[in-house]
Amino acid sequence: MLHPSGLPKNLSSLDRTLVMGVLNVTPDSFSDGGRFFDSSVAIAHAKQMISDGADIIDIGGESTRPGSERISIQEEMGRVLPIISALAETEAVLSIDTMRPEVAQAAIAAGAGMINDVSGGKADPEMLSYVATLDVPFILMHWRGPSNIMNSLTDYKDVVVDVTKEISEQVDVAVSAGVARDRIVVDPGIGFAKTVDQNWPILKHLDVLEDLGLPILMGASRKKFLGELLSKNGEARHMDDREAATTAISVLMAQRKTWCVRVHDVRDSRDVIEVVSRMANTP
Ligand code: PMM
Repeated sequence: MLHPSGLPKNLSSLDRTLVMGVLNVTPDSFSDGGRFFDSSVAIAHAKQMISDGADIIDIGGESTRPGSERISIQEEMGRVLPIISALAETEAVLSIDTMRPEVAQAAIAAGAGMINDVSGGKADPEMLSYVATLDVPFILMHWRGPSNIMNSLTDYKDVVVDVTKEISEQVDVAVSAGVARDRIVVDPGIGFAKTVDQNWPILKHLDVLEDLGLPILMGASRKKFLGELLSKNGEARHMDDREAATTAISVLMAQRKTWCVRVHDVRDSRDVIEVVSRMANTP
């Protein structure tokens, strides 16, 4: 199992796909916006995800849903820091989902142990030089531009080849900025600057991204491409009713030993990962 360095031993010794539970502390996130905006509700939900088997909790204060506008740094910090401080003593690793080095820095000081930048260091180049000073894993996602314009950035010659090439180039940029290559996790960014149809070849031909030799995080949970797949009479399946489809993706990822799946419903994904793992270890 390929793990990034900088993970605590209890996770880096595991031989199965990890589960990252999503905690969006936003009024308007893509799939759970508004539900965990209140700090005490968010903390309780994180604890529930940990008891359901989450290895990592990904805490985000800024929505990345298509079309969303940016919030101020102060607002973002005010949303995430109390949650990180309250959870700092739990056994799960806390990941900060941010594109801002200032927020990342404050989150690390408050107890986060991983940085998840959906822009892979592109939104603010200072992020990479900051990450270079740390020894925690860095999730570098494929990103072509901010959420308010990303749906117009979907021109690819070959989506699998182009996404992998763009990720590989950004990994080189990160390494040039001083980030240790073995701390980087790559993520194809399902739904980010991708049409609904473009997500499928990325999943099908994941071996191309795997060839970079870096751990992979997959964030497909409840996303639009699953809703569209399950649509009826021209209407996409509701966000809250995409769990079986999400769990199917977790099975597929667990079978190829993808490093981690980022999901909203931790229990179902963790359960199927246990099954796949037991099967893999059965002679
Ligand atoms: N997706 C969302 C937010 N953060 N981070 C990573 N690394 N990968 C993702 O696919 C990803 C992410 C948007 O989905 P949400 O609104 O359901 O959190």
